[in-house]
Amino acid sequence: MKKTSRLLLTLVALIGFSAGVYALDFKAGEYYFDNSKLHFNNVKMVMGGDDSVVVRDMMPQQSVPWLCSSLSMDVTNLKGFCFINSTIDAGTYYESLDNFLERVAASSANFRQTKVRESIGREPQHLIGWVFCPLNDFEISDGYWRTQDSYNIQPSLTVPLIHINTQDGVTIADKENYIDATFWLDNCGIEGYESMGSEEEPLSIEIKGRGNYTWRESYKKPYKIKFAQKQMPLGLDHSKHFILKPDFMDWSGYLRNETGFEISRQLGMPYTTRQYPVELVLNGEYQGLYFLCEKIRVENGRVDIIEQQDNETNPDNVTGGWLLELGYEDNQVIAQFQGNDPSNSWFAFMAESPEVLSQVQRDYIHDFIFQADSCLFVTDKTDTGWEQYFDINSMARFYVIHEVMENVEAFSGSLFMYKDWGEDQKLKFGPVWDFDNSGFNTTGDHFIFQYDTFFSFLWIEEFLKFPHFQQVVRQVWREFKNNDVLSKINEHAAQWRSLIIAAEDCDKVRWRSYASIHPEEYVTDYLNLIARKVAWLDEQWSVPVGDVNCDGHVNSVDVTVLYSYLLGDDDSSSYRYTCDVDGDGHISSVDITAIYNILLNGNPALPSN
Ligand SMILES: [Ca+2]
Ligand SMILES: [Ca+2]
Repeated sequence: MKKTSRLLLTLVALIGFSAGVYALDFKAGEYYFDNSKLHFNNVKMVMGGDDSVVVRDMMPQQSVPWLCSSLSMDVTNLKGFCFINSTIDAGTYYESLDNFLERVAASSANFRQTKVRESIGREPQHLIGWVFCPLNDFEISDGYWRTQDSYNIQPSLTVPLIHINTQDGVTIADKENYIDATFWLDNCGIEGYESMGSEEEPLSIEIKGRGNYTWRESYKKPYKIKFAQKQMPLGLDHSKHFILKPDFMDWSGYLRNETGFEISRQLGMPYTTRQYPVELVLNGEYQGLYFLCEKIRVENGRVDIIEQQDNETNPDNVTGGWLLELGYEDNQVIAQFQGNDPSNSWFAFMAESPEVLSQVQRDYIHDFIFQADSCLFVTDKTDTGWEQYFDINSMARFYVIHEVMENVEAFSGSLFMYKDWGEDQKLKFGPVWDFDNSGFNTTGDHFIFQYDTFFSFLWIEEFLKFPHFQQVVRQVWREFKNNDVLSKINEHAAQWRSLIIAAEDCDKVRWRSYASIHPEEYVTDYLNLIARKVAWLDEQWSVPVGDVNCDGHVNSVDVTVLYSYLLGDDDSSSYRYTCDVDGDGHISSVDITAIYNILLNGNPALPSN
């Protein structure tokens, strides 16, 4: 380092950035700028406070296409930093960062700026040794950061390895347009999984981006892939359509989504997305741990309902099948309204299937949702009109899954619903999909809609005002308890962790900026949180022994319900968890005697089932 620049830095360090107090520091050390996407001619690193700005030259490195620089002293109390393409001299400038950038932009013909993620500047950060990697070739682009090691990281080869090469190596730039690519899957010798294609003979696919928040905010991107023919990669469901999920927001050792899926399976939801961990190499570059996942679609083996034609105009054919999503996008919006809280944002219902809607289709589903909604908001909560529209059993199961998972986003977005063909077919909730926002800042002793979050909750508070809904929720809860779903979740989590742990280590090197926020103890914390939540829910939802129908009381109605069950008149599967009143493992006439005993004596000696 030249003497003059060291002097400048010393000066800066002494003067500091006195006007504001910020917690963004550059520690003395090496820094790198990955110039491979932007091709700046003159890279300057710019670090600024309220009234002074330090500019450093970034020097080309010989072996790799990056430029690097080193700081000999800490530069602290920064308001922000960025990289610019400019011939301006290195040094210190006594003005605000904004002024400086504006001035240089106005006077410099080739000025381009790459902002690094603003969130770096918002939270306390003590940066050292980072490689800053602007990703997009825009005038002003976002950036992210890596470590030098991450450029040489190799896959763990402990999970199947997927190679995808886009045609001509083009970047997957958006969520709208599929681009052509090739695909091969190496099973890495793992038993039970078949390789697909090879480097010499890859399969043709199309690939594009997907997701809302994760597409926008993450550099580890989610992708949608489409095979030319139906495939069963890794034994997943036979289809052309799959998703590669990065799950970058899952700070709990990638347990959130898989645990939610597992509860859904344990509670017997008709279809739960299956996924398998893989490592991804995209255009020759290791992208870390991904999850190859079935896409939620109307299809045999997925949402298995009658498929409705696009642009159908015959009113007899538009009662189903509908696959709807409550989401944040504005394409294909079929109904939109505010929840019961006027401060809520608007809820938008979108049609996933069919994809192209005629006016007849649009009118039908719009009216259906609005009528369902108005039936829900009746004053008399013993009214059963709403049950003509909503399938109470699927709703209760869906709700219990998300309540256990502490998923505060459950009734806000990424919420799937479907309706089969036929006037008598009701709206069903599911399949479950996104648990990224579960278990955040929670203590496990509230219902999800009681947490103070920025999410709004569609319908769920209103559902719970209906005693019948409460009753079905308690039945589902008996099932959860009797099948010991909590133990099964923990077992499944342990298996899942051991499956991914080596690949996750590689992923942490590749994605330093994300890995730093999910240390191993978060896994334990997360599982403990679920255990606490289950214990708390049990206090809310458990029913007395003998309360066969789960309405909170033991009375003659329970005798009638049990009697019907024994006669086979009532096949409501949930009752079987409360019908065994004496807890001997069988449902028989002895249980009727047991209820009578409770009614007569309040028999306290009966074992709890
Ligand atoms: Ca009862
Ligand atoms: Ca019994």
